[in-house]
Amino acid sequence: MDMGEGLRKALSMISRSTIIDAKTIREFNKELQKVLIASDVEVDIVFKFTKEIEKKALASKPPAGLPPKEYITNIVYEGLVELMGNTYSPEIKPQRILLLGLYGSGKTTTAAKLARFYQNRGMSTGLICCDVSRPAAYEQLETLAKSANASFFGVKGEKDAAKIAEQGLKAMKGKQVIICDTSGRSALDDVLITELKAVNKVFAPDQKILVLSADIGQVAGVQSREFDKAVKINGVIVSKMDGSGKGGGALSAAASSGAKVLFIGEGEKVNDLQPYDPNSFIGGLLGIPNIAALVGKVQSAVKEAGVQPEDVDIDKMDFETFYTQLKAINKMGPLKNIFGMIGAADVPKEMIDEGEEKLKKYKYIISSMTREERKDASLLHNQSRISRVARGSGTSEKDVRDLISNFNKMKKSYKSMKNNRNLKKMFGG
Ligand SMILES: Nc1nc2c(ncn2[C@@H]2O[C@H](COP(=O)(O)OP(=O)(O)O)[C@@H](O)[C@H]2O)c(=O)[nH]1
Ligand SMILES: [Mg+2]
Repeated sequence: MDMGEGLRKALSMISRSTIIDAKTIREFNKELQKVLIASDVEVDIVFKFTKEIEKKALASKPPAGLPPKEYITNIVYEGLVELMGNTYSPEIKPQRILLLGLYGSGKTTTAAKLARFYQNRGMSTGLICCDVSRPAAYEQLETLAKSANASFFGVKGEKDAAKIAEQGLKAMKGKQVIICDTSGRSALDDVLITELKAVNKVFAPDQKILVLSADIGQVAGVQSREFDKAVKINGVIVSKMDGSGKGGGALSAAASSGAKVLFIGEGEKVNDLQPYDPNSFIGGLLGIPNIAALVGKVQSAVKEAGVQPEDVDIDKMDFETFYTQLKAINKMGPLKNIFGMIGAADVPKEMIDEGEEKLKKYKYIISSMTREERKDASLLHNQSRISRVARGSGTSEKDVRDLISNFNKMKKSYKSMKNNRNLKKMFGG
């Protein structure tokens, strides 16, 4: 069972309870401890963590209307995020990066992923192979460099890593981001330390990053401390998060050792790298939707449905545009409910939930208006016109008033949407 599955199962225990008491929390915590320990989170961290959960959960009652499960989920979510370190926002600027790590940790693959990452953000990139131990290190990085669209430098047969670094820097002159891959060893020994120090001196990196494999779990803490002591590291990248149930253990151990987690690797391909964000990592485990991904989905649905307020001339908005927009919103399916959630204008809920029936009614009403009325809603502030339209469309006067009032609401809401700068950013323009 992976960590996410275990956490979700533990939380489902709470959904059976109607109140949060000491007994419920104790039982829940027992399950939580099992899950975290199985994910290789250090035992003392686990106990400290569950104690904290107990304290928080019992300190206050869930806010009115919030089900116990949501309440506890939120506490666990916040606690785990805190346990797993901080979000990293990489600076997109010229820099030299030296990658370190034991044999098989994922250094060479990560070197190429990093090159791709900066390349995708408009930086020219170069990769230098300073791994003088592994027989096919040169070919491996050369191939990966091609798929990352990065320049490559290496010297076949050269055993002096510092020499390669020196020549590599000359060869990569003008490249904005230069990444140096180094030898690994089964353990951090004196030979490796001496070699790394020599490369470090010549290469003069802005960042020294330790690559750790997620499957080492809590050993990540020990390794970070050892490498930091030997050569001073700026942070770590945890690779192979895709294939290991111990990723949570590795992240929490790295964080508790004081090492910053910079990126996580989630696959063998050059695109499988992401800046570290504990919110989305924990959110994923707990089954809390990733808001960024959701926003992306809404964006494309909005585009597809053609309900972009930017596309509508609000001053010229008439009943026909109103009808088209309403139909489009309703075509968005369940995603239309998110419209309001993400703050995208408070299109009134009853309008978002218009069923087919209501839409049909609106269609009849609009077709019973004169051309002038359709273009100019203000003409309908008139009792006799309202009665005429209601009669002509086989609806009630209340239906007609309803339509007019919703029309005005939509106009207002689109106006506020158009002026909302955050939304503009979100929807790209
Ligand atoms: N599934 C998965 N495999 C990875 C990841 N990173 C590296 N690998 C694989 O792990 C193995 C060792 O990686 P490599 O980059 O050669 O490690 P190095 O010895 O530290 O340079 C290779 O087979 C990689 O394809 C990852 O994030 N996910
Ligand atoms: Mg390698």
